[in-house]
Amino acid sequence: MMSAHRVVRELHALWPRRASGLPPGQRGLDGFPRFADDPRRPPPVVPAAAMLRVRSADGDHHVISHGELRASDLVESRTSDFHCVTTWTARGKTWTGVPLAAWWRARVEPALPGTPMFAVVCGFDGYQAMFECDDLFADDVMLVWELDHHPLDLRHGLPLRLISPSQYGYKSVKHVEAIELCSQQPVSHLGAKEHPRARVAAEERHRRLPGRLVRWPYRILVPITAMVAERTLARS
Ligand SMILES: Nc1nc2c(c(=O)[nH]1)N[C@H]1C(S)=C(S)[C@@H](COP(=O)(O)O)O[C@H]1N2
Ligand SMILES: [Mo]
Repeated sequence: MMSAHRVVRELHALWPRRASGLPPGQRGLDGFPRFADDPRRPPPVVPAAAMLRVRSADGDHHVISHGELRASDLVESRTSDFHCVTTWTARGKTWTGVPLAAWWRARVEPALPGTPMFAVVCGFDGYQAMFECDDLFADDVMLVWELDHHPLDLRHGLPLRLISPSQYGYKSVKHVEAIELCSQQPVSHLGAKEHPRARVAAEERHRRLPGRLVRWPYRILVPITAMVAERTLARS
């Protein structure tokens, strides 16, 4: 058992603090905690031979090996801030992988032609986020396997993760298993909590409620959510 004193210290360290230069409603957090909409959901058991599955709106499947992804001549590293909808921001994270749109045009589009409007990105843990394709294929979205020049671990999305810096963190799906294109807007796995676009600059935190209104209800849950998410990982 941890002493009450240590728990309080740990929670205190996870409290988002005012900082300059952040988007509306965001605060700074030291470090980069494991986080989730449901912090009790354990990380997935990822098969050793995991592949990336891509599905067209007509149901055509393609699988792409991670080896092939890594061998792409589009591989690069980029640094961005990570903005969770609950108002914490982790600054200056460097991600290594491929820019999704450029890679998709070169590798996937020839096999799956057409211009779908929507997509769902699925994780091995059952987590899903939905996208308008304009957002998913924006220039700053990457499919990554390294964070700060180390291979992704179970905490931050092994083996493959989406990073969409202009959208709230719930769109940056960890443990990516599949990208599925859809001709109609998919039903959200997260319900009203998921804004279809979730653009940080427009404070699109929630599908129905104004962003400003949910800042505080979300913020007070940050320390406990991060603490529980870390513990779930330690126990897995
Ligand atoms: N597969 C998966 N991806 C996920 C989540 C999740 O629970 N499972 N949580 C999302 C949420 S709400 C946030 S804020 C970020 C947290 O990323 P981190 O754990 O690397 O800090 O991952 C997002 N992607
Ligand atoms: Mo989040």
